Amino acid sequence: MDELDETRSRFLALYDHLKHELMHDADIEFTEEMRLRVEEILDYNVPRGKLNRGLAVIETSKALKGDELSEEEFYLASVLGWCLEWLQACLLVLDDIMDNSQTRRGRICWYRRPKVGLNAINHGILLKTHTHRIFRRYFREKPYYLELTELCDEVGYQTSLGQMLDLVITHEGKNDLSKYTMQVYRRIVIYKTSYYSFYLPVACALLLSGEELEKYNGIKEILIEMGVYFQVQDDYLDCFGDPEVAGKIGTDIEDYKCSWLIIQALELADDDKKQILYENYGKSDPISVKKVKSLYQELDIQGIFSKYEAESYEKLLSAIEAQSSSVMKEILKALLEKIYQRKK
Ligand code: GPP
Ligand code: MG
Ligand code: MG
Ligand code: MG
Repeated sequence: MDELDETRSRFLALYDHLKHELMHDADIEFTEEMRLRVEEILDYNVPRGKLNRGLAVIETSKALKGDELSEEEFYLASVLGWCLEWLQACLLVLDDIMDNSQTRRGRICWYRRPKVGLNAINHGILLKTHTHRIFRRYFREKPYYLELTELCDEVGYQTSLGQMLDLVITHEGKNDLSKYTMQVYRRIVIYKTSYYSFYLPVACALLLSGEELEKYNGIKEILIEMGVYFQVQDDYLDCFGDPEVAGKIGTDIEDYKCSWLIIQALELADDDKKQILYENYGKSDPISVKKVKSLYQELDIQGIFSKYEAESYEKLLSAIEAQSSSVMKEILKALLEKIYQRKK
């Protein structure tokens, strides 16, 4: 087993323990039925992802220490890592309702399961409140408790605003697709994806290691750009990825999303092609979706993406190389390598 696999299995081993603690919380008068329901919600939605965010907290903590973590340090980094996975579960459960998605992580979306439906909204809230409870149990006495909770509140707020922008611009695009520009796109994805997916895990590890976040503003910018690159990949995979590998069926064309692909297509299309996009984008019938995809192919959006991917990688790498701290270089490079040319 290589080191990362070992970290992953040690991390995974903690999940059952955290779940058990939540289900046997002495402050709550649980019935057996409540317990089973909570367990079902957690098992379906929390532990089955790539665990990138959770593992990033551990890997970053390790790099900051420059040595193996003690049992206690590994434990706390893992607890914090799981809080981010709980948050991710909350966001995905809710996002899938809003995006009318079909599948997630290779299975039917939670809200589409029998007897779930819009109860999933409450389950999203439950997952979020669990993160607060885990925080309180493990970190209340720590000197960084206040900063940690404020950081998570701030990032939660930013993510929610990003999702708001994502949804509101979709509404505007329905009247006028020309509203979809790179400038608008960047604002949406920095808020909806970058902060929680890239800045948050690293910032959590910094606080856990007793560092001050203000000292690390330079790396925040790089992490945010990494998040933009990550969301462009997500948009690409939505249309051109293999649903078997990605674990989800794309919905961006049907949903009228301000996706990176439509922005590129609108920039390249002549008037006739633009007309085809205006007529077919945002329609849920398969023929319209097919027309949009064929047009993307005609415009070689796949080629443009490959170029973007290579350029982003190089740009990020040179920004990382310009960092003075070798530890930070190592942390950022590891994050970048994990997502470069990803298929899921
Ligand atoms: C990714 O967008 C962004 C999120 C999952 C954040 C959701 C925020 C909320 C406040 C609910 P996406 O819809 O492209 O992701 P996916 O392709 O995984 O559905
Ligand atoms: Mg979405
Ligand atoms: Mg979605
Ligand atoms: Mg997507």
